[in-house]
Amino acid sequence: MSSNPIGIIDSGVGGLTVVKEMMRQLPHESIIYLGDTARCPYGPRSSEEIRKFTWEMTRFLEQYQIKMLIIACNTATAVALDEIRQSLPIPVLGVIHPGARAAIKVSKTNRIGVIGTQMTINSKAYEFALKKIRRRVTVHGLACPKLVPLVESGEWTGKLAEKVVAESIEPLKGTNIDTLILGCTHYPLLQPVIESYFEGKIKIISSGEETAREASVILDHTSMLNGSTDGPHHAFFTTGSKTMFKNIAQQWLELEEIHVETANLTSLTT
Ligand code: I24
Ligand code: DGL
Repeated sequence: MSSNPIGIIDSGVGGLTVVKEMMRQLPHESIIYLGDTARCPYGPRSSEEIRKFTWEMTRFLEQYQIKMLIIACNTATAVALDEIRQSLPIPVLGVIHPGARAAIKVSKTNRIGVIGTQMTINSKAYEFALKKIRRRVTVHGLACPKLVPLVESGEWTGKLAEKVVAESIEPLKGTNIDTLILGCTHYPLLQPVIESYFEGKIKIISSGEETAREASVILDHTSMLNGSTDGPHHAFFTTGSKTMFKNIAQQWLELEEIHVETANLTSLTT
C-alpha cells in the first residue's frame, strides 16, 4: 500500500539526519524510525554484533507494514545491507551506494576521500561501491572515532570542534582528494567545520541527502508515493530513554510534538 510508512533504522539518534532529509524531500511520506540508542555506538563493535542488532531492528519494523526500509546507519549498511536486502520483499536502501554515486558524479580528479567509523572504513564498503561504478578511482578511507563522541557532546561548532576535526582528518591533507564523503550519520553536523578545514577547496557529499533522493526516485518509479490526502503520520521508537530521544529529535527535526515509544528488540529474537 502506497500509504504505508517508510521504515528507517539507525544505531541511535544520528539517523535523524537522514529523517530530516526525507521529510524535506518527501513531505507526504509517513516515517517510522527506530534508533537503538541503548546499544549505540555500533562503530567500534564486531561485525557479528552489528549484523545481529541490525536484524533485530529490521524484524521490529517489519511488524508495521513498512513499504520500504532505509538503513540510515553507515556502519549497519556496511555490514548488513546485502543480506537484509536479499531477505525482504520490499526495497531496502542503505546510505553507502547513494553517497558513492554522488561522489563519482561530482569528482573531477577521481580522487575521493571517505571518513566514517572504524567498522565502516575497515569494511571498505565505500571503496567497493565507488570501484563498482568507476574502476579507476583512488579512494582514501579514514576512520575518525573521535567525531561521533564530539557531536554527541553537543560541541559540533566552535574551537573544540575545529581542533578535533583538524586532528582527525589531518591524514587526508596531503592526498589531493577533490571530494570527501561524510560516511557517518553524525558528520553532516560538522560539515561547516570540515569545509573550512579544507578552505572550501573540496566538495563534500553527505550520504543522507543522496539517500532521500534515491528513495524518492524508487517510490516514484514503482508508483508507491503516498497519494493519501491525510497524514503524514510519523512514529519514533528508541531502545533507550524516551525523554532524551524526544528532546533531541524534536529539536533536530524542528517539530512541536513527536510520538516516541520504547522498543524491546530482544523479545523478537527466537
Ligand atoms: N546529539 C547527538 N547525540 C546525543 C546530541 C546528543 N546529546 C545532545 N546532542 N546523545 O547526536 C547521544 C546519546 N543519547 C541519545 C538519546 O538517548 C540517550 C543517549 C547528534 C544528533 C544528530 C541528529 C546535541 C543535539 C541536540 C539536538 C539536535 C542535534 C544535536 F540536543 F546534535
Ligand atoms: N550511525 C553510525 C554511522 O553512521 C554512527 C554512530 C555509531 O557508531 O553507531 O556509522
